[in-house]
Amino acid sequence: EHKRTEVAERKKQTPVSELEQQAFFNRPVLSLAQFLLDDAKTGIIAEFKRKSPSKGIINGAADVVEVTSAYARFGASGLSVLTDELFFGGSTADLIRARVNQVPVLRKDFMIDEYQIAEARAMGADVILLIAACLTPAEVKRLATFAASLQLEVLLELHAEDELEHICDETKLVGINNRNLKTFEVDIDRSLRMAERIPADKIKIAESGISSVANIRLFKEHDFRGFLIGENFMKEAHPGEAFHK
Ligand code: IGP
Repeated sequence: EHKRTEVAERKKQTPVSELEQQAFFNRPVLSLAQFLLDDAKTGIIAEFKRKSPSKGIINGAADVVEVTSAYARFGASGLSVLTDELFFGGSTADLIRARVNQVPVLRKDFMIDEYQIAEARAMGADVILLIAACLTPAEVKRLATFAASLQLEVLLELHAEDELEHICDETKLVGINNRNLKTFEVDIDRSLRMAERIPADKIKIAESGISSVANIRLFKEHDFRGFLIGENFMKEAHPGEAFHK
């Protein structure tokens, strides 16, 4: 709900017509789908996250350019940058600074309104996140269609089996969050079972609580192409180096 107020305020300050004038609004986007399907790449979407509701401060002082360029240099297939300030300590400025890398950038935020998608485009993001738990299937369809009209890709995040109906033609990237957003509990077996019910033409991404190569191998065996990892890197003083290991 606080998102609604936040978005309404920014909309007043900067109308869409102004976003469309920004230099990055029309830049060609990079395809996360393409990067994930490239077998020569790692499939890892490395996240820049300063803090979280489940862990508190993870790495308050990290430098976004230093960290994301190390992620990119060591082979990340994508970058995920939190722009939510209240819960995750992220910002638009962080995303803007991460776009120096030639790797697709996901705007990680709670998206509920077309305006935020136009903002994502203006920031220079390549992909947006839609969280099924926050949206109806009709809203997902509407927002994903709007994103496609701006050439942005969409990652649809699911957590529960009853959210499978949120999948639509416009969402070719489907993520399963291993972490329950309310209880913060991580259950990888649940995700693996749920994955069997996702249509084969979707690109499956495992999200959260991934902390070992064994985890990644297990997800690969179940046909996942992408692995979204934040805390495991961000909890280190040098997250980029942690990625390399
Ligand atoms: C990363 P982890 O456990 O590796 O730090 O998780 C990412 O999946 C997590 O930050 C996340 C998230 C979200 C954050 C998944 N879905 C939705 C904010 C909003």
